[in-house]
Amino acid sequence: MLKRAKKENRRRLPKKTVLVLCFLTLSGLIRLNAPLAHASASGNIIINPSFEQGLDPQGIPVGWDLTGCEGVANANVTLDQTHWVNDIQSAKITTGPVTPTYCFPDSSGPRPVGFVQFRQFLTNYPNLRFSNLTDSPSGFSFWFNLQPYGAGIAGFEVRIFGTESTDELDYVFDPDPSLGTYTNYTNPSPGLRSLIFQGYQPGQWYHFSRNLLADWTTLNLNTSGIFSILQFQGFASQIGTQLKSTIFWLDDVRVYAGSQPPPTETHWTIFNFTDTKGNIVDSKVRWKILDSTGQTVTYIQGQNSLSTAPYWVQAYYLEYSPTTLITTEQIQLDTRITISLTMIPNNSVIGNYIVLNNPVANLTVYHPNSSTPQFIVQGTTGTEYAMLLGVATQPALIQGNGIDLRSGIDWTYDPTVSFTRIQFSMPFDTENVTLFFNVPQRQPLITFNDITGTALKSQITFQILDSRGGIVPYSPGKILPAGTFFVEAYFEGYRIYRSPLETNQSTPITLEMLPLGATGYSYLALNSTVTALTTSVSSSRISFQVEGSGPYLIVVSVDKKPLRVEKDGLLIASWIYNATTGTVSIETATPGSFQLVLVESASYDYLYMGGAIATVILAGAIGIVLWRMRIPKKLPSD
Ligand SMILES: [Ca+2]
Repeated sequence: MLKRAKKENRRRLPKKTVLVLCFLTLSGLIRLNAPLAHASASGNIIINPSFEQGLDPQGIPVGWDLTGCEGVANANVTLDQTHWVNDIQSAKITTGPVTPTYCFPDSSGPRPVGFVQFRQFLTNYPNLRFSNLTDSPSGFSFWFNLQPYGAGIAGFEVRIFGTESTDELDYVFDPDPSLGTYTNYTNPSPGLRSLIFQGYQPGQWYHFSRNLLADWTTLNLNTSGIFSILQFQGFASQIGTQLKSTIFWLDDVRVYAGSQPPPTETHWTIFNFTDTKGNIVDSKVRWKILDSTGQTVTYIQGQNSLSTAPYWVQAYYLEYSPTTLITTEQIQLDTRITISLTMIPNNSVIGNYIVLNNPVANLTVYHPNSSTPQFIVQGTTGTEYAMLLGVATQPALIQGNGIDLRSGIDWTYDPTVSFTRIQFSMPFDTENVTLFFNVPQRQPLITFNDITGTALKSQITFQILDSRGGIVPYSPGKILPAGTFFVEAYFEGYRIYRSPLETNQSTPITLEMLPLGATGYSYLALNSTVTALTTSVSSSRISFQVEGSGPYLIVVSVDKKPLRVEKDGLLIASWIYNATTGTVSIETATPGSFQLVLVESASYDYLYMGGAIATVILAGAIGIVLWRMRIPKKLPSD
């Protein structure tokens, strides 16, 4: 019972109640066939109780009536073949948002609560009294299923009318606090009663069954009154910006009259499963029948033992396991049915099928027997897919379109049935599912330091090459195919580093580069390891001593072309000046002391004219930069 709204109604409308009923009854008379004045009320007195008889010209299920004048002007009813309890469809009533509308023309203004009225006027039995109802726990029953519209379900109720507000019983389901305070309302005056039922979950079919005659009698309502209207209501509330409203499905509505007990009905089902080629695959499929609460029903196909209720069949591939569940579908009763499964014949997998939970347009398998089989699935964009694969061992990794899928979340492995279940949402129209049975090698994050430990950034370039010299695009974390890879680093276009790629590399690679000056871009770079390297730089010359095994390519940043280059005090010719990059490259088979003379100085005459130079004189040295001892690293051959 909606106290606030109903109290409002009662405050505002006491004199209108009779008028209301006249209005409602009149509209019912217009819509319905002429009453069967002499029909004896027995059996289920509800017309079109299972909503299988189509729509009337107003678009309302035959025999029923709908109005949203109480604040839900957009309310509507449709027949829904995706939700049903019996036969093929149900009625879906959408309450919709709250609107400032009223059933009575002199009412106006905003309102916080509205409700749709989906009802049947019992005019086929104009003399039906409550005392004529069948005295049985299943004397009144229906199936319903609730879904929120907006931020939540506002509430649902069914109202049994003798005369509104004077002989009325309401069964109320999960009224939201936004509707006001609800209480069981069992003995007020005048005769208005309500019983509240709690704990209904959205999306689940519930069977509500009551001895309506007993309730009516126990609650001291007038059993000699005429049973005039059966009305289902979905509520909507608008508190501030928060809308709560109710979608409800109804099916199999029964009100029994007469002395005969309601019949006990039973049903059966028989089904086959087929693969994508239409072959019957019952021998590969295990199944369970579930009821509307998700409980397994013990059942042998063909037995006429199922009560009137919705049932679902769960199909599993080969074995029962959450990993091998293919699909859960509601089954039509009392007919033979074929359930098409997305089971794609494939000789390369265990059980000879690749199984998905939803249809796909195409599926291609690559390298089925390698350690990294690939499955290219073409399907419907946005659809959530699960793919079941028989596997000999647990995959080390599964990727979807090159992105790691999360073990235990996106994919599971059940060792007892040797199946893996891979779930993915089709991002475009293709998903490339790749299984890795060995831990794959990934590209490491590659960074470089000079020999002083300072990070090198844009001073150098580098690339990854495969064993045939092909460039592998650098993408840290990306899985590498099988094979050997090399990393090469370049300074001003000269290759100064080449070494096999170490996929577990976690520290910077040290390049044989030593800063010259403080600009950060002038370097002395060598392509092979040295045991010691000292430099001396002045405005007129760059001197350095290389110790190691050689041979070396030496690259030196210079401001201008040297006048000459000396090694161990002697002029050498094996050097090249590159004006574009501002470098001198020197090729030398052996280490030694080098001097790049940039500007002629007085000492030149002495040094060379004297002709007795044994060592490089580091007079005027700015500083000895570094001394380092390392195990020489040999370059691999190309
Ligand atoms: Ca139905």
